Amino acid sequence: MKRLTLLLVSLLTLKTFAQTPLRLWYRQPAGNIWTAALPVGNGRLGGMVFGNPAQECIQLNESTVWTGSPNRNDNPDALEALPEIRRLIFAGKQKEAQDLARLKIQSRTSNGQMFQPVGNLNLIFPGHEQYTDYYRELDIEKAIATTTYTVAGVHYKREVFASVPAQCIIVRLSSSQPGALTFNAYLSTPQKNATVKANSRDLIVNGTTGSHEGVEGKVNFNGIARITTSGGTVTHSDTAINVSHATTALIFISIATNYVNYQDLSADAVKRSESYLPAAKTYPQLLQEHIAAYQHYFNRVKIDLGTSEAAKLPTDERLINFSKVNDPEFVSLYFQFGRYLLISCSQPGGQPANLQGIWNNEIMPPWDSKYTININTEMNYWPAEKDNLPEMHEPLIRMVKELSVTGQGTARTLYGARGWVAHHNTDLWRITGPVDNIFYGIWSMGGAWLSLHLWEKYLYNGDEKYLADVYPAIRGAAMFFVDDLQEEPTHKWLVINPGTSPENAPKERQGVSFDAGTTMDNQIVFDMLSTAISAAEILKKDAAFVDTLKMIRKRLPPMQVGKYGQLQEWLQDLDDPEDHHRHISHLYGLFPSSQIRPHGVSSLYSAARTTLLQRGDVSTGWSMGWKVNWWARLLDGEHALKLITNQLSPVREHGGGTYTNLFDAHAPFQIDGNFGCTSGITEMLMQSYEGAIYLLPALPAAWKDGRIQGLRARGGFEIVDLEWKNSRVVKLVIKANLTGNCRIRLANRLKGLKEATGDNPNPFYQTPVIPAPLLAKPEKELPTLPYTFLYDFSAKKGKTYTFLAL
Ligand code: FUC
Repeated sequence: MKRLTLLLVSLLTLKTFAQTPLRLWYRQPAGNIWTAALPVGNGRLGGMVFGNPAQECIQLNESTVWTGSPNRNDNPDALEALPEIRRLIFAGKQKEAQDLARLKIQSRTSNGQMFQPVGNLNLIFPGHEQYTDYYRELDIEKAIATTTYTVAGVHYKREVFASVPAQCIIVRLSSSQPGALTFNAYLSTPQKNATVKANSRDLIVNGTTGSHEGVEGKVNFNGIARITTSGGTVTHSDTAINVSHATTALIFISIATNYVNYQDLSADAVKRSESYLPAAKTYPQLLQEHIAAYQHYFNRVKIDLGTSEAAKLPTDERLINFSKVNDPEFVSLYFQFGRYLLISCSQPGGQPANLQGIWNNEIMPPWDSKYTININTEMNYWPAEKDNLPEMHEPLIRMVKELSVTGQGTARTLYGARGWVAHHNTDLWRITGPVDNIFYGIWSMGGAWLSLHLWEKYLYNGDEKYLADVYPAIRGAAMFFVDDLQEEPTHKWLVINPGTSPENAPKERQGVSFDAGTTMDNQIVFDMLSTAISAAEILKKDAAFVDTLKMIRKRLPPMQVGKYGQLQEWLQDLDDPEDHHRHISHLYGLFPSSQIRPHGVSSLYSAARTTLLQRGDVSTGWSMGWKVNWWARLLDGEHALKLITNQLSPVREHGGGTYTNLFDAHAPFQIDGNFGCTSGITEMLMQSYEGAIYLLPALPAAWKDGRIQGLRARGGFEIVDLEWKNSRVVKLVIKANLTGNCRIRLANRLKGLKEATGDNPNPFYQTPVIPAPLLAKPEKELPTLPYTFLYDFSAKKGKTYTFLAL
């Protein structure tokens, strides 16, 4: 009986979520277009599957194949020059300061190393140039890329997946007619210092990565493609394996390096890669294990924003059509594709997702495919907690802990400060010095912004043991500010000097980014101090340190509203209303921070909106991804959807858009925009901050009926089910994983709940009070906010609560 009920329940659930299967599919192969190939990944290995019948290519990556070796990039002359640089900035001589810093502070060694490809597995099928019935797909419910077609009446099928349990990429080739499978296989590599060879069952690539910017390449890598067949004959040459007249073939691709951690390259790449080759498992077993491991994460969230006829077309056609038709299901697919990508490129124990996740085919990739931590890496992880993939956050959390060690050297050498600091980039070796052009590189907030992810995770899991584990990194990031903040001469505020508003400069000072007390710097310092204060208080530690941080926090500059009604980007009112720069760093305060919020300081909320309107919509991919989140926080679902529409358009000449394989275009490909937009879609449906879980805060009319299951909210809540009709919540199921007051905000009444009064006592919903803003002109009118109901109930750990509309 119990079983029957379970079956019925799952059938009902299936019915409600009956929608076109979650897959990217195409009627043509990728040809030689990398951004049309389909990505598979297990966090450590990445593969791009082209699906070309006659010349198949699977382009291969391994997450620790980077140029260089353990190194530090701190400029030893910095500390001596720092007082003069600071003096020049306070004296308004920003250009002179920047010129001096270029010589004295910017790294003279590594600007960050490059993430590089391993090579390609090439499979050549003679006679397959002409084919019919072509189809290829990436099934993101099972994480399998499949290609099928027919040649001379024989149906061919290729399945490719990257398995976490097997630690291999597994390829299965099959033909509908016994003995019809004939192909030639070889590995190729763009790596200079590498060799390829073949024996009777293995193709092998072995090499060492290159040196870069004076840092010797010492990552050894070894890749093996082991081929087994059913039927047929197998012969080999020095570098290739020939399979003739087989019926099926199985290829295990195993790649490993000597990388142990950022300071240790003592592993044996050959032994490691051999050890991953699965011994006695059958294909169905391997497949089943893979699907189970993947679905353990993926199946936690389901989404239904409605469907339409438009959903029946191939993915590339839907992308072209999206701005012209109603295709809400394309947004659901894109949202779930973001979750697919995060599971595939960021697994516990591995490396965090870099600028391209784990998929890169270039030996010198754009921006080295490293970690740009002035927005891009943080954005990669915005979906992790709320979209129910907290395990995928682990590689980033571990990287922050590692940076909190390497960054101590940089804090000491460059700033004479305690604690730790990281600038706007890092890499596999956890460098923390300023890199690239000094215009970009001087930004010293990278470590602090990343540290806020440590706290963010705690707000979702409430686990004090975890908090104690990450506390030293949090403490160190705040400690750096205790020593580094400088008294600004006019108002005596404590500010970062030198600082920048990432990658932007005032119109009057083009080419000169150097400044003191930029708005984003102030906001991050405020959040970092507040976080360290809260963490120390929860852990009952460091009382004197907490007092110091509280005193410092009182002396931070307030946010300011300038003469155009905008949120000021700099301490002076220098903003240009015509500036359409992709970075709108000062809106960090609106998202991901909660310093600017609908029910907070109204003048700042209005100013953030004005700034966003002035900066415009269309931009690079990640910038538009961020804008979706901002419009969601501004409770404007229509504008958020407009940005999604800009993002879900074929790649534009001047930036932004989406490639055939749904990779985000900066352009070129950068994965941050995928994750930023996934996060933004979530923020449109549910937000958990400023004292409440806000349901459907920015729902566009196009999604008036829908359902989402499995989102996580701060304070340990899981939104097990949220269903809406006609833009009204009709059903809400919440599970509490922690005991505490649960406060819900929504636009319609729910049955059986009591209206909330006063502040939410839940400790995970406290918002520190920010300094009162300074306004260039008195506030004209208050922003109009939608009318909402606010409910409270007392939630007990482990219990699930269901509410229906009144
Ligand atoms: C930042 C951005 C660029 C690019 C790069 C990887 O520097 O300003 O647009 O995304 O990171």
